[in-house]
Amino acid sequence: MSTPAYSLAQEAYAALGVNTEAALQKLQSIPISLHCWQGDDVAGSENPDATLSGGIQATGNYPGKARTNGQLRQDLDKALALIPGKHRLNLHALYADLDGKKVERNAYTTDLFQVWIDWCKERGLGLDFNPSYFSHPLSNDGFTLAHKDPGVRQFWIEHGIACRKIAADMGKQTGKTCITNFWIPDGYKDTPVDRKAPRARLEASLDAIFAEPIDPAFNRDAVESKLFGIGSESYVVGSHEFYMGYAVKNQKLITLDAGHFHPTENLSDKISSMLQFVPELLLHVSRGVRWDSDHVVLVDDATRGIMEELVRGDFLGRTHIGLDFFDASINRIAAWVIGTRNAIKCLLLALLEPTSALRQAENAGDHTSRLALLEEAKSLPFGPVWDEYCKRQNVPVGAAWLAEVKAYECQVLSQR
Ligand code: RNT
Ligand code: ZN
Repeated sequence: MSTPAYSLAQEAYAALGVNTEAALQKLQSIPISLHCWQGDDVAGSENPDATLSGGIQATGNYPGKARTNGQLRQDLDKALALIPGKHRLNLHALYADLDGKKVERNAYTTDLFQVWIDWCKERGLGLDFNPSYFSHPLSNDGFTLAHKDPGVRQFWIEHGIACRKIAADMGKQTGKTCITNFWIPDGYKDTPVDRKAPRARLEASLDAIFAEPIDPAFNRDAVESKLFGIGSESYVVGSHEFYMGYAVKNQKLITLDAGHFHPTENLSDKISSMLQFVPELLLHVSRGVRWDSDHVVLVDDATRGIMEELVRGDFLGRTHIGLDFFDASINRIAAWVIGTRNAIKCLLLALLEPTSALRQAENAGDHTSRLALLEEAKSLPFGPVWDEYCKRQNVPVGAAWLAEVKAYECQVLSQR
């Protein structure tokens, strides 16, 4: 039985030509890829005490973080139980189940990820993958695939090749295509003299990694650019222009991270341009705040704009939505739940937009009506539709999830 509030909302939307049932139907078909690294501050299982490098940083020391993959999976289960819909897991190679073995990253094989694969299969979750080009002695000077030393480059090329093979197995075993994202930290703190050579080396390294064709039903590769990192403020080898060129030339997926551009730029204006020239997109839905690119996702204009663009442009079928934030200053499970629920809320808001009325106004050159309707749409009764979705998906409605996270903190996290 739907709530009376939902029925009223349904009528209000219907008056503007919006079918809330169709929106909810569509919403449940769109998976969000949950990033494993929110659960342990990007520490990973290889050497959880190593300092995070690569110009990314998780600040804060909220108690109870996952210290083993087992704990991380337990925490992920908790978070997933509080998020409506069927989603995916986004795993970094840094989270191999090494069980005390010493295996170099260029020698990683699927068996090191079998527990994760089985965990996803049991839950019907798709699995995405990321080679890890940071927090490693061979990346300490800030360079990996663009390194001057051919031996260091070769090590990281082999890591990339190993990861693509593992990713293909993940896709095969789960029966859902794995999206593998390549992000490297390479760059300089201070102004370089030679901006060209590292980029030429990066292109050659990527070509070597991607040389072997893989069935796109199992794995697809994406490349992620960045504007700057901590310690690479003056020059990032894999800039936006670099990867845009690379992805277009090689028909790879481009990864757009919402925190990786100039602060006045928005992903929403990049999606239709990129999809004109690359087959598919991977999004890292995130939130930049000053120097940081990884704050917990909000229901804000930037995130709403991204989802609106995906719906309006009919781009959902060519876009893989992932999350990328890490906050160590609040309960980490709450961070997952807040950020993911917010991304889904923004999607629902976009699906509930009276797009055809807006499009009609725009096409008629009636920009007055376009602005008026866009603003009026902001006070439509979205809340009851969202609550109805949570109820139907058997997850807590409203802020009720918070009590569950607090109880989990008491019973589980505080014992760690
Ligand atoms: C870093 C990139 C990258 C990472 C993860 C851990 O700036 O956004 O996606 O956050 O791979
Ligand atoms: Zn990212």
